[in-house]
Amino acid sequence: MKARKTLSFLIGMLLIFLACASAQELTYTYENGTLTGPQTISVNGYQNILFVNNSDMELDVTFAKLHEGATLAELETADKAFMATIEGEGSPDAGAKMGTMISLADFIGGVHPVSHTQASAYLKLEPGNYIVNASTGGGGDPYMPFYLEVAVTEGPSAEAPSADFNLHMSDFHFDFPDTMPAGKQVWQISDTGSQPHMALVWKLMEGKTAEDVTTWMSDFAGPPPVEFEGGGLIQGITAGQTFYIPIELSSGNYVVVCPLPNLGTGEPHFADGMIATFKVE
Ligand SMILES: [Cu+2]
Repeated sequence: MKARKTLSFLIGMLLIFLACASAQELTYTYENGTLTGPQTISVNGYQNILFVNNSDMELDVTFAKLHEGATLAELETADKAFMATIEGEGSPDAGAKMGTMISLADFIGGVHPVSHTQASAYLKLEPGNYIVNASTGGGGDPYMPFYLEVAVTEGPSAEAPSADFNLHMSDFHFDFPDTMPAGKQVWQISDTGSQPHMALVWKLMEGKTAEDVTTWMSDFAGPPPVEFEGGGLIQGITAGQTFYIPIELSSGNYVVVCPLPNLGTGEPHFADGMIATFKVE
C-alpha cells in the first residue's frame, strides 16, 4: 500500500515537472555563423522563444512554416534570390522574388538582436515543418544566412500572451496608437493585409519628419534623419499572421516604416504610404 502511494506521489511529481518543462521558453543561440537550438518542439499555440546572439554582428532571425510539399532547398534558393534584389534602390524584380518566397512558406515572426544581446518573441507554432533563418548582413553587407530545420509536433495547447499595444499592418498602412508610454511594452503584431509587411522602428532626430525619412530611404544618401540605437525591428510576416514581442523605447518621436516590396510593382511599401510617426512619453 505504501509502495503504491509512493509511486503515485512520484508520478504526480513527474507530471508537475513535465507541465513546468513544457511551459518553459525555448532558447536558440547564434555563434560563429551557426544557430543551435531545439529541432523538435511539441506545442500547439504560442510559444515564447529566446534568441541569443553571441556574435559581433546584428542578427535577423525569422521563423517560417513550410507549405505542404515545399523544401528547405527551394526556400533557400528563393530567399537568396530575393535578398539579391533588395540592394540600394530595390529592383522591379523584388516583388516577384518575394512572391516566390511566400508561395513556399508562411512567415510567422522573428527578432533582431544586435551584437551580444538577446531577444524573445511569442510565435504561433502548429504541427508542421519550420525553417529558422538566422542571418547577418543584407542591405550593404554580404548576406550570410544560416538555416535550421525544426519539426513541430502535436503538443499541449498554449495561449497568446496579453499585449499592451496592437500594431496592425495592412496594404499599405500602419494602424497604431499615436502615443505610448516609455518603458517595456508587449506589442502584438498582425498582418491584416494581403501582402507581407514588416516594421522598422526608428527614433527621429530632432526636427526630422516622416518625409525626411522617405527622401533618405530613396537612395540612402547623406546622413540618416533617424537614430538606429534604441529602436526596434519587426521582422516581415505574411498575411494573416500574428506574433508578440517585448519592445522597450525611451521618450521621443519615432517613425515606423515598411520597406518590403510591393508584390506587383516592386516599389517599397513606404512609397505607397506605409510610413507613420508616433510619440513615446
Ligand atoms: Cu508593408
